[in-house]
Order: sequence, then structure tokens, then C-alpha cells
Amino acid sequence: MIRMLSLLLLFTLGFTTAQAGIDAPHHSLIRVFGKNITQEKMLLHDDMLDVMPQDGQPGVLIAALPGDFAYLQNRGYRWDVIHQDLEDFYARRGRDGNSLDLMGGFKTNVEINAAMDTIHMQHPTITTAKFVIGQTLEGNNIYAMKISDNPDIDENEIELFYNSLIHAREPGAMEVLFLFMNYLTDQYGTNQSVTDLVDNREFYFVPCINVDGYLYNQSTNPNGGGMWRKNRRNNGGSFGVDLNRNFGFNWGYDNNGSSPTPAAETYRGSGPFSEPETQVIRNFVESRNFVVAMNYHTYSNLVLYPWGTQAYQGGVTPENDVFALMADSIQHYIQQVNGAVYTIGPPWQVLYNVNGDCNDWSYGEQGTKPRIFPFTTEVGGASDGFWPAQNRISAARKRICPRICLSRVMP
Ligand code: 0X9
Ligand code: CA
Ligand code: CA
Ligand code: ZN
Repeated sequence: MIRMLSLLLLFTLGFTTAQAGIDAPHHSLIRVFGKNITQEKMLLHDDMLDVMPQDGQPGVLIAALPGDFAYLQNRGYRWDVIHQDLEDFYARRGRDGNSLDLMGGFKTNVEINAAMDTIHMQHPTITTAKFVIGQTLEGNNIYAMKISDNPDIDENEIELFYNSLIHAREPGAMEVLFLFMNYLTDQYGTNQSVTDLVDNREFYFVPCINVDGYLYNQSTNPNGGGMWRKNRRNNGGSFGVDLNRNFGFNWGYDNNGSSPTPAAETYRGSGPFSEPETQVIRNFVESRNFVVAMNYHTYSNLVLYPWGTQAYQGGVTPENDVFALMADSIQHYIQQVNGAVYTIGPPWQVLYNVNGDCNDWSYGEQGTKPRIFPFTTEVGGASDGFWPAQNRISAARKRICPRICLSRVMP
């Protein structure tokens, strides 16, 4: 009877939560075909559509909102429906049987902060407590923590920056950061190479940059599957700036690597560093001496390095050889641990043109700080999507090695 009552209570609570959630229209994952290849390829640069990572098959994968179908039809496109309700598909597989997990088993923002506290509590001699590096637009704290020996002393050791969830719908990237944090702290003292790294490096982690966007996804889709990407800036008529187009290096270089249209998924904002979240990252990075930055995203099994766009210097940095060598070793170690062959290269070559992103600013801005060697790792394959099944979360554990090896190739 008590069991029945608690079930009833859970049901009621669940119901209440669902009622309280904000409504956001769901997307359909569709594969769109044009009248010809040229018309089909135009979709890849269409600001009005949420173009998904492509899977190498014919057609263009798009996350379509109800209003997009007429738009496509009027232009003579046809399409196959892969998932009628993408958010629902994600949330169902995230439920993992009968579990009542929030956010498809991915950490909520509260759990992210609690997990940082736990790591520090369990490993107080090699970690700092989490600390606030600034606030989001809506006033939420953005947290960082450090892993190193003598954590409270700023030692003369190579500093490394790891971050995730600049895009609110990419929680798999955040789980990878935690697997790595756990790996470093749990293996310290037993695993010699981990011990050496923790003793001789200063690792800084910011697991959730876009707190507002992530909380928004939780409010619209408490069980996971939310498709919100940008921050929650009210643009007047639409919401959100793509934080990964808002950085102040080559900001708005052209309309191919970012969008001037507020409603677009890659809207760059009203000016360079117009958003509090990118200002916080800029100030934090400028306050330290990072040598390497690892920007974690999902998905499509890629390791990307600058430049983001072919339009700038032909897309090739003066130190392309260094980037290529480092990316090559990252690729090698990823393949060695999980068999997946990540594609390496600059985004314009293996993905699409990007400008004003964190990667290009990290390397390109050499006035306010020294140059950093940054990489954007797109974790997970086409079938993982933005909200992978729960058993794939721990599978990501296998991908921790490259980050260790990466810091080994540094001077
Ligand atoms: O578009 C992006 O911001 C990243 N892809 S995602 O699907 N996660 O949105 C790629 C950014 C890559 N930029 C550079 N390597 N410069
Ligand atoms: Ca140290
Ligand atoms: Ca230092
Ligand atoms: Zn991303």
C-alpha cells in the first residue's frame, strides 16, 4: 500500500513537473532531397534551418520545426522522416527502461555543480573547490575547478583548459569532461602517468558554460532531448546568441561562418563578446597561461583545429604543421582505445565554415594573451546524436586517453 502511495505520489509529481515545464515545439529529424545537387547543397547554408551533422549518406539532415515543412515544400524539396519527434526519441532512449532519470541520465546543472563538489571532497589535496568565474545573462554562476598537485598554489606548470556545454544541447561533451576529471583524480597515486600529469600540469575545467541554455532545455524537456543550442538572449522576436560565434577574433568575418539573423542557430550576436558568457570565458582565459584548450562538443567524431573558415588566410594557420601533428596523435589514441577513427582537420575542410568561435579566438588573439593551441572535439557518432543512450555515456570513458596523451606531446 505504501508502495502504491509512493508510486501515486511520484506520478503526481511527475505530472506536476510536466505541467510546469515550458512548452517548446518539437523537431522532426528529416533527410531532405533537392531537385538537383546544387539546390540540395544550398540547404547546408540556410540560416532559417537547423542543419544537423551530416552522416555521409545522400540528402541533407535537418531538425525541422513544424513551420519548416511549408518552407521546404514551397521550394520543391522532398524529404524522408527519420524521427517524427526527435526530442521524444531522445528522451525515450534516455529513460533506460523504467528509470526516472532527469535529462536522459545526463547530469543536470545542479548535478554538475554537485559532482564538482564531490570530486573536491574526495580528493582535496589535488583539486580546488569549484569557484565562480562569472555569471550568465540570467545571473547563473559559471563554475571552474582546477586539478593539480598543490592546487591552491599557482605553480610554474603547463596550464590546460577543458570546457563543454557552450552549446546547450551537447551534454555528452560534459560527461566526457567528468570522466576525465574522475580518471585523473581516481588514478592519482596508482597510475604513474596520471600521477606525473597531475604533479606537472594545471588542469582547469569549466563543464557548463551555457548554464541558461542548459537550464532552459531542462525546463522544456526535463527527461532530456531538448534541442536548444544558443544562450537565452532576448533578441526581440527571437531568442539566443550562438556563443560559439560571439568571440572577438574575426567576429562576423562574413555571413558564411556565422549568421547576422537573430533567429538563426548560428546568430553571432550584436557585437564581439556581446554576451556575458563569452566575456566570462575571455576574462578567465586571459587571467591564466593556457597552452592547450580543449573545447568539447557533440557530435560527429571530429577533431577540429583553426582556422574555422577558408575565407581567412586560406583557412591555414602559420603553425598548421603543429596542429596537424597534434591532431594526428589525438586521432591515433582515440582509435587505439575505442576503435573509432575521428576525422581531423580544420572545420571548413571536414565540416563547414565557422567564424567568431572559441577555437579561433584562442589561437588567433595574440595581443591580450599568448596564443593557445585549441581543439574542438566533436564526441560521438551520427547514431549518438545530441542525447545518446545511457549506455553510451560510460562508453565515452574510453575516450579519455587522448587528452592525457595530448598534454604529453606539449613541451
Ligand atoms: O558549429 C560549431 O560551433 C561546432 N560544431 S557543433 O555541431 N558542436 O555546433 C564546430 C566549431 C568548430 N570550430 C573551429 N574548430 N574553429
Ligand atoms: Ca601543481
Ligand atoms: Ca601556473
Ligand atoms: Zn557544439
